[in-house]
Amino acid sequence: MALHPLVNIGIRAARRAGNVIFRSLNRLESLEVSAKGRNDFVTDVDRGAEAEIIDTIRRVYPDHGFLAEESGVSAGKSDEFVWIIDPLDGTTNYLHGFPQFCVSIAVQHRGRIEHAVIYDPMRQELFTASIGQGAQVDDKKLRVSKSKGLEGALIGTGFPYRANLKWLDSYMGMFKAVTLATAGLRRPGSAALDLAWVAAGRTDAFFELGLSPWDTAAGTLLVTEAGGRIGTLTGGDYQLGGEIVAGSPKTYEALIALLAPHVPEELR
Ligand code: 2AM
Ligand code: CA
Repeated sequence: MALHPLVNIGIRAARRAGNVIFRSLNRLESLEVSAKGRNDFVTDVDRGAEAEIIDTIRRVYPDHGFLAEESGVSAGKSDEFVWIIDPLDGTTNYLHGFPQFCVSIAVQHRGRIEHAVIYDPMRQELFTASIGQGAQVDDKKLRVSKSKGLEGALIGTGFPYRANLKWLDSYMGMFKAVTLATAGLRRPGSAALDLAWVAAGRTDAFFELGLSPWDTAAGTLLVTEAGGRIGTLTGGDYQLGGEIVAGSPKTYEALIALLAPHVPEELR
């Protein structure tokens, strides 16, 4: 089936950003090893990739709004369409040359996420979805895994960092419970790609605390269009950002029940 025009523009934007990111990897090696130099460099790559994305979209849709990690909110003439953009999800990985990061672009229409594009420039994998139309990676239809619970399940996660370190002790309880009940945890380091991989059935479920809207906007649509479920840590309706659990339906439910005793009071 033909892709929606908004998805085609999203793909063009994501590939351009992917090129900026991939080309700049060569420069990463020649950088001074001073932490500041490296961080500034990554900021430059983030900004450059984001500018490519926004320029590409604005040229075609001058009235649309944006919510982007680097430049924040820019309202369009009409607020009907908002593009939610993470130009480089997995910045810490990128900085180290650890090859797990992506470009994430979602289209929100009247408050609902309707289209998603996630591009992995290292593997050159392109994940896309439109609401009610299913999800695919390149030309292949995506389905979440058939896992029926926790036994033997592979679970993706992200560890708390910075502001979220206040939840580290609660998280350690979750870590232990999941480690004891499943085939194991993986912490790849790019929440957007982690969600795409749930949609692809490469992990059976995923959870993380304290994310931002641009980390999860595109990935959530991929998961639901691939037949999976998305919710908060307590199984409530997911609002963009914050705490998220995603997975194949049965493993999602089992994971919520397993995590319940460890959810911090303020997140209940
Ligand atoms: P980012 O690379 O776009 O910042 C990893 O747990 C996930 O959390 C990534 O999606 C990452 O997105 C996000 N994140 C945000 N701030 C972070 C930080 N200071 N350290 C590590 N990951 C961060
Ligand atoms: Ca991010």
